[in-house]
Amino acid sequence: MRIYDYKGFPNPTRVRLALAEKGLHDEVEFLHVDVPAGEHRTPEFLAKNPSGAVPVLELDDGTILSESTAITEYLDHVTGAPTLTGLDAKERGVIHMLQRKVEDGLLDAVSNYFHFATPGLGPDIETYENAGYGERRRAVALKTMEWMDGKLVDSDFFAGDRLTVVDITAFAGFAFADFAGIETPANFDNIAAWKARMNARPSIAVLA
Ligand SMILES: N[C@@H](CCC(=O)N[C@@H](CS)C(=O)NCC(=O)O)C(=O)O
Repeated sequence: MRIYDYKGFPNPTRVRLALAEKGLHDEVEFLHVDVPAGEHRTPEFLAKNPSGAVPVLELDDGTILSESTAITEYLDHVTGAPTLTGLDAKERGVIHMLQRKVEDGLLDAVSNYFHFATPGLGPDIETYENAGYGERRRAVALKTMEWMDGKLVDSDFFAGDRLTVVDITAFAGFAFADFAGIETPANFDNIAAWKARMNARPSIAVLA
């Protein structure tokens, strides 16, 4: 399988971490898409993903998957344990719910702030600015961080005692927040301890 991405960008980071946690990282060929240069908006790339975004997974039979959650779901079912998306009905429902809240409230909120309220990837790429909406989404990101800190009072990871796709989305979200200049408030001790746990995981090495 092949993955079109841009190493270091937030959504590609999610898929690279999922691959590493599943032990699949070395089975993938990575193809660099020069997003800052607009390569993701060429007709060739838009034929693969009409959204004009990375990552994109291409299977050996030509099947194309975009959207980090869909790619992670696929990877999670290619091999067995450890599961990232849950095993039974309740666990899958809870993980899906938390993942979506973290995706919308943190990662996508930070992304909206970065693209709409800051110079983002530069004038050639950022063809739409809306500082008011961007600032509103920055506030949502901070509110979501507060909620996330509370989720970690009784558990090491967001959906319980082991890493799931929720933690992967959260890791990319916090990294993006740091990059975009949205600092995690210093009093969120549970998040600080969780970040230390995440950074100690062997899978993080694939991001270097
Ligand atoms: N919902 C998509 C979001 C993908 C996305 O926004 N990717 C960014 C890189 S992290 C991108 O390609 N941005 C291109 C642009 O902003 O023009 C996913 O989950 O994969």
